Amino acid sequence: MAELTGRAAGISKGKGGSMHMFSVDHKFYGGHGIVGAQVPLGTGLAFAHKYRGDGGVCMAYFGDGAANQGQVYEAFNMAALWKLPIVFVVENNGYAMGTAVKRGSAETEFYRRGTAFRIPGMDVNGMDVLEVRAAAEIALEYVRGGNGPVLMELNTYRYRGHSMSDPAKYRSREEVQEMRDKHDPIEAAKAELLARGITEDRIKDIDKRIRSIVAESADFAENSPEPAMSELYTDVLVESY
Ligand SMILES: Cc1ncc(C[n+]2csc(CCOP(=O)(O)OP(=O)(O)O)c2C)c(N)n1
Ligand SMILES: [Mg+2]
Repeated sequence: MAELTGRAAGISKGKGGSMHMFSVDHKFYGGHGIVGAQVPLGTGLAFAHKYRGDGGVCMAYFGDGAANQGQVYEAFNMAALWKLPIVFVVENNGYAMGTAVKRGSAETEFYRRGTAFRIPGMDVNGMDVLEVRAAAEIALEYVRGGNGPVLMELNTYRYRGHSMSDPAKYRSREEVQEMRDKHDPIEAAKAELLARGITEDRIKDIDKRIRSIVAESADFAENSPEPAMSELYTDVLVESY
């Protein structure tokens, strides 16, 4: 929250924001303004894991729009060739900003897109938390076994616009409402918990606790100072020669 609101207490000292949030300590390497750039960068991180033999796996997330960038396929090729420990995760929410998948993509089943590189694909319901968890376990076991990358497609949806300047005129209200009513992952998780004998009261309690964590984080962020002017040029460029 502090990073999102540009505060000195943020994980990138308030200078990354949502777009360039980055923290070596948290092993979180972006947010990138260049759509799809995180895929080759993630492949490089996976190369480092393999080179160092530290047992790490890189998770590289990108959208259905980003999946049409050429650099993604260069990264797929090298990751498969060198059997790098990486899970490529396409979050297919149906739209690249405002462009529907079928208007911009020749192959709309993104899990198939690793086929040319012999990367196995997984077609996953991204609105089902347990299905995502189970799929991730399978993918991680495969990757940790030294078999090279996996490509996972998480089929999902975003209720809001791509950004604050997106009025979302490219889809109907009914479409959004239908997703909320019939496919909401949090409502489905709640139903799952109830079915497993967790009481309504306990769920309300969890909900309350989460709301208070979020509210406290937002308060902390809003009440934290912005970076000092003297920090304007620090941590912006690293010269390593
Ligand atoms: C190389 C590049 N081209 C275009 C843009 C502008 N742009 C920002 S987001 C976006 C669409 C990305 O679509 P998707 O990956 O599906 O993300 P979503 O809109 O679902 O968040 C585009 C074209 C950009 N940031 N970088
Ligand atoms: Mg998208």
